[in-house]
Amino acid sequence: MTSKKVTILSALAVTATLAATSYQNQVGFISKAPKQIAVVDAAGKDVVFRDAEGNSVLTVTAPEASMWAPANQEASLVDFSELTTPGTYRAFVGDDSIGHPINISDNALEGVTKASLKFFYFQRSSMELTEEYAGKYARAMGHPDTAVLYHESTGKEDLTATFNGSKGWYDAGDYGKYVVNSGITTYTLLQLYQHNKAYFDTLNLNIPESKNDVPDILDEIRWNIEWMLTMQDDDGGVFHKLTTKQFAGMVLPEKATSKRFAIGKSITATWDFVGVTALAADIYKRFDAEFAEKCAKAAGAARWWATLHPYDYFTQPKDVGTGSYTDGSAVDERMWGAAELYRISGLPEVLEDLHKFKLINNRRKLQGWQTVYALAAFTMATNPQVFDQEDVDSAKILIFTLADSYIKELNNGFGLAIGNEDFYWGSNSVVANKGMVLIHAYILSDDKKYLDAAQGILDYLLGRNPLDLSYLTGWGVNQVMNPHHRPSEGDTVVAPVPGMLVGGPNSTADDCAKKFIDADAPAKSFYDNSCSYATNEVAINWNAPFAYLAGSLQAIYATGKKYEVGGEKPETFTVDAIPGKKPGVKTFVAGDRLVFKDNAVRLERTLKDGTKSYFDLRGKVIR
Ligand code: 9MR
Repeated sequence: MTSKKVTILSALAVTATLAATSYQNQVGFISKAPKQIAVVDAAGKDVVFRDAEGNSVLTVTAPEASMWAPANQEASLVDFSELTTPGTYRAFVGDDSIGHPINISDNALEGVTKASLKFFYFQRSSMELTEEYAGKYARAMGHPDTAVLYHESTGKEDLTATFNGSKGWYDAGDYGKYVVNSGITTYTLLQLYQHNKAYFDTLNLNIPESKNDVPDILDEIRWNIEWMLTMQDDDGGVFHKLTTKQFAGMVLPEKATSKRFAIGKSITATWDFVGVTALAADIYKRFDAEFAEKCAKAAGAARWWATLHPYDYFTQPKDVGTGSYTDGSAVDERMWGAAELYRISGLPEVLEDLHKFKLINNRRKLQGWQTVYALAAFTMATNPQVFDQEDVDSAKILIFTLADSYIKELNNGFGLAIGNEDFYWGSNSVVANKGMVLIHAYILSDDKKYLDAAQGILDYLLGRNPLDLSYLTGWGVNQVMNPHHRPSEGDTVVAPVPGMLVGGPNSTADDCAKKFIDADAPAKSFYDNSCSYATNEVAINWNAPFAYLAGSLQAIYATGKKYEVGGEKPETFTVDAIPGKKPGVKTFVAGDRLVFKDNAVRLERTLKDGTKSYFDLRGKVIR
């Protein structure tokens, strides 16, 4: 990437000269969807919408202005949903044109849906990106990962041995591949497909597999699942991550050639792996039964390892500086993994894994890489044919508790279900994930207020924000130009790789964006500069909920249908509860007790089949 202008500064300069200022989705509005812009200094004035020929087609009097705290800004929310005829319009106050062109079309979000999914192709490790699919972002293959070393933290004895850990997506602006973050990302994309099959069965992403009979979105996701499968050790446990010891410089993939290692083996990565591979088994069965079986088997083996190593949390080794994705609780990962595995296996012991915990009040949390209760809830609430009433109800309570709390935030001049509390690292994914919760609330209730609130969040990400910025690279009038993204930094193309959602404003950023932190306006705490990984990096777990949000809105309006909850039970897979033993053998824990053994206090775990295993007090299995 060569030098680029810093868009924020120019955006602010322009807005300062206008009488009234309008903040809007800069990409487009679906004809039948709600349409709103936030206008400053216009209360009581007429906002006139004119078509491309200058004819006035609608006049809306701007309502009283009200404050949106994260912007520390009063604005009037102007609703022009009445305008449904496709075309390009502009809004005027008096003679002044405000804001940007307003594009209305039936498939206004198809472009950003495709672009945000194509991002995953651009993130592929172990593959050359050719001009046919990557255009001017074509690049040589990076990181074949065919001979990955084991870091000593994996517990492997032979540290000269290697394994094939190829394929997968680079996590973010760096070249690491992390199972935990792949977990939520892959689930989110699989659910995007699952909830909108009719739309995505034919959506062409122009990727190398586009000509086969499998929907492109599933081909893309499979690239990462195949890598995840390589991260499973022979004992069923899953390595935490595959990275170099330290981050590479800001160079293209092929120039980042330091040795790569499997690092750690963790309970969180392993349960996340169970969740993804179990869901994948169900979804890919239609296209490739053998692959589906492989996924189901892998899920069963991973779950077995997880039941034996409940306390094997990841700790970052001293000689490693790449992303840690550490997490001190695996209750949520276990609930989610168990929900998925039970759904495809019907195994009673897996239901026991799930029922050990409940989705009680303090577990009703927005999903993120570290907190995945909501993923369990999404799956349980949308599968009443699999889960009992109590599970379904607890899942719905989680979803509606969150969704209703977002709806309560809506009453502000920007009309956004976004509050001060959302502006931490990856805030754009925080709000996109709120959109995913809202879409679930809509699917489950048919109440359009949830879908409309999700639309507002999408508009925010595409420009209805106080920086007048589209946070999706390549899209919008004022778009982010300098993301923290090694391939975009390392190449010679001015514009960054398109379709990437940057992290967004972060009121606790502790990097070069620090000087832009506005304590009174967290939504402005952002720096469009590649030095700011805390506000302007990209990441697979940020693009995925954006794709879910944009893709669901587009699919719902395009097909006129939303996902129908219930229906047939998924076909079950034969999953070995204990790998190597007959399925159906009762395996779950009959009891735990402390014993004194080998001169130390040990936890003795007895399984229902009488098998005993011993752990030290840090939870490490002894034998
Ligand atoms: O998304 C992660 C964020 O929640 C954490 O606060 C942050 C610091 O630990 O790390 C973020 O994840 C980064 C990961 O560690 C390495 N790849 C880039 C990710 C996005 O910044």
